[in-house]
Amino acid sequence: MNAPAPAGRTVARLACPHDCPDTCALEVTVENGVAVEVKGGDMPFTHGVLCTKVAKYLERTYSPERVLHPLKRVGRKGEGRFERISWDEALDTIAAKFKAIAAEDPQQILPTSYAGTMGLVNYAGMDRRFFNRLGATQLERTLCSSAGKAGVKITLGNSVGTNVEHAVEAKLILIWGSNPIVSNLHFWTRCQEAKRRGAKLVIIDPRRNETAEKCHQHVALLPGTDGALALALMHVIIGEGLHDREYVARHTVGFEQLAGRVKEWTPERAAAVCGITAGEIVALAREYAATRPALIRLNYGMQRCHGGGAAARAITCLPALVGDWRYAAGGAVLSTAGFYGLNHQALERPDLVRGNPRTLNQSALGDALTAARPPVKAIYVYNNNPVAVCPDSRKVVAGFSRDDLFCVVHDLFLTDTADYADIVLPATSQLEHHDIHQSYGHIYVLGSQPAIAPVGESKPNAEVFRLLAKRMGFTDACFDDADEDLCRQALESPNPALKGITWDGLKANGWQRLTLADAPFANGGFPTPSGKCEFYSESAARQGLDPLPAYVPPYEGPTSNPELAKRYPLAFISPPNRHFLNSSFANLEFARREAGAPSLEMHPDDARPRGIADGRRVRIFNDRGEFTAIARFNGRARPGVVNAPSVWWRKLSPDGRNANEVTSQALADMGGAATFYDCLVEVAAA
Ligand SMILES: Nc1nc2c(c(=O)[nH]1)N[C@H]1C(S)=C(S)[C@@H](COP(=O)(O)OP(=O)(O)OC[C@H]3O[C@@H](n4cnc5c(=O)[nH]c(N)nc54)[C@H](O)[C@@H]3O)O[C@H]1N2
Ligand SMILES: Nc1nc2c(c(=O)[nH]1)N[C@H]1C(S)=C(S)[C@@H](COP(=O)(O)OP(=O)(O)OC[C@H]3O[C@@H](n4cnc5c(=O)[nH]c(N)nc54)[C@H](O)[C@@H]3O)O[C@H]1N2
Ligand code: SF4
Ligand SMILES: [Mo]
Repeated sequence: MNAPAPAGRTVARLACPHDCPDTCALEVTVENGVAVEVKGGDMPFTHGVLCTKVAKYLERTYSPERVLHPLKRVGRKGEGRFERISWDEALDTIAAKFKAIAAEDPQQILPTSYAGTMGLVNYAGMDRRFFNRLGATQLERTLCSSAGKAGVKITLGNSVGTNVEHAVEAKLILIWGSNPIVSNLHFWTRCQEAKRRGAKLVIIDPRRNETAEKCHQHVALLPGTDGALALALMHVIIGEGLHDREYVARHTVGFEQLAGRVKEWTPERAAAVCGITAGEIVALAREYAATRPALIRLNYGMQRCHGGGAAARAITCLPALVGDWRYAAGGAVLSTAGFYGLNHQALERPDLVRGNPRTLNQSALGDALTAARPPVKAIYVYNNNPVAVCPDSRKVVAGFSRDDLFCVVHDLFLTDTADYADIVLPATSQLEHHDIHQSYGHIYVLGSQPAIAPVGESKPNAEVFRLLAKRMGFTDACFDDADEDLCRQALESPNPALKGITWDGLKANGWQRLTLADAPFANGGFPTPSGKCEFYSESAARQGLDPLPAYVPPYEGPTSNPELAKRYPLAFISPPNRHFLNSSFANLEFARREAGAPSLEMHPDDARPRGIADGRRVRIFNDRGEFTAIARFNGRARPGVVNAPSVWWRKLSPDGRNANEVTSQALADMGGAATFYDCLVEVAAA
């Protein structure tokens, strides 16, 4: 597939930088310094195919809306009026502010970043060094995955699991809290092949999402109840003696205690909690126990709720119970990131931290900006659009509106957040900088090379922090490292899976595969303290958690908060829109055209008594806030649950708001994680 480029053309090998488990290999063709084509690379997982968003990547790269030079605010905060300044003026202004604030207390400076790019150089490299050395507040990055990750870690020891390249051989695939057609496309192509070979596909999801339409069976449970379902499946499997006695005896800890725990979780009890039938649970348990190999593809949708950690923990007990880790295509996976063992210490240099700075949680950014003591006096935002993506927008907006908050936003676009900045800095796209990538959905390492010169005066994150370090007077040698030095340092690791993977190899080939066994836990060897799959966990007990899997109900539900449920009877979820990537792409014409307008999927049984007709504008509200959307009866909503595909930009929405008006800052049971899908609302015609 790599035909030599015609004369005058070059082809650069890149990695897709977006927060997506597929981390595709890209090939960018350049003519006379201009990128003319982006296509999928020859990495086996990508196989030359890209999603529709990134297939049109040149529309993003060369968008007329890109920020081309540094800006300073001339209007009120939030107004989005700016005037051009030089890089020198921008950096001098930031350094002077940071010096003055740091002289009082550097903890009054808060970096906030998430996964605008997942390349390690620009996601967690020079930036972390800079803020560590400064002694700034540490940010807990909890917007997405930390609950599920913590839950899986208790059972399996780390973010490890099945390599879904083997999924074609599975006979049963449970797609659990995941919408692969939208958010894990290259896994979906493998599911389709498995289906052609006779596999059964079952999806467990409150929403009849794009993927559910193509599966054999859809278990439409209520949001936040997955833990109860998993416990009841184990109740049936153990109660009917369907477990793999040999695997359990040799490679697990705490079977007897687990059996005791799940006894109380009868299918009837779980069915009442989950809003499904006991018959569905019993049939699924028997089918799962009887079918080898069976793959459970968890994704983050099932852990954005109070019990997200507990649910991931319980679900990942299932494969060991039935001995499914014996097979390459069996087992379960939420994230493969734990297989990499790259050298994050070298990249981030936690040893540089000055003093003992506090930690603030990104999932409660609204509170951090309005109530933290000492106050946050400066915020530096990069790789992140918090005004659009953080929960409880009213508080987030109130925080960013503070006139005494010095705000820097480094981005490619004038986002909802950039409108509140004092200084806006232009960021390069992936086509314009070096980076190195791991993945959370496969097991390849990718190197990404610049294909074109920076557009306008844009600079990569790492470069800005190098320049700021100089202005702050930080003389540590690590601030002189070039981007490719960081790429090399990332690979300096004793992890045997990285053997033979070098930066030069990545530059030449674009990608290299980790060395891993096909069925890495066929003979146990889990990265837990015991080396076994831990049904019963001493380390959980030591953290003050339940030593056994349990069900943790949603904060906002009819049993946990009946008074609230009376006023706000509908569960509200806001999963990713197919055409956006979180709030990225949501400003681009081509993606907005495909996505239509902000909508609320409702079941007619919920709409009718409220006098709501299909296509009608509705108000979605609770005590935190309200926004509007167009009601859609498209068959995707189950009774009692409404869905608002997200994340729209506030300022580009008809009412200047989005779904995060109503979501809450409450944290999940583990990992300090956000609970976007643990939210009750009422809906009325607008
Ligand atoms: N096109 C596109 N791709 C994306 C993204 C995007 O915005 N757009 N976002 C990227 C990012 S950052 C991430 S984290 C992933 C997210 O992708 P996923 O990890 O797949 O997670 P979500 O899309 O949040 O949710 C997936 C499914 O979970 C369902 N769900 C919601 N609540 C529950 C629940 O309580 N239980 C169960 N079982 N299911 C539930 C939703 O209805 C949805 O269909 O996708 C990445 N890929
Ligand atoms: N209601 C609701 N809210 C959600 C979710 C949901 O499902 N529902 N999903 C949550 C999830 S899973 C996640 S992961 C978060 C995602 O939240 P974010 O990680 O903030 O993701 P994006 O909204 O895509 O914003 C990333 C920003 O980084 C910018 N960017 C890209 N590359 C670079 C770069 O190299 N340098 C700099 N400086 N900037 C860059 C992009 O232009 C974009 O504006 O949102 C969460 N919010
Ligand atoms: S967003 Fe995901 S599927 Fe699309 S190109 Fe990037 S890694 Fe591949
Ligand atoms: Mo995410």
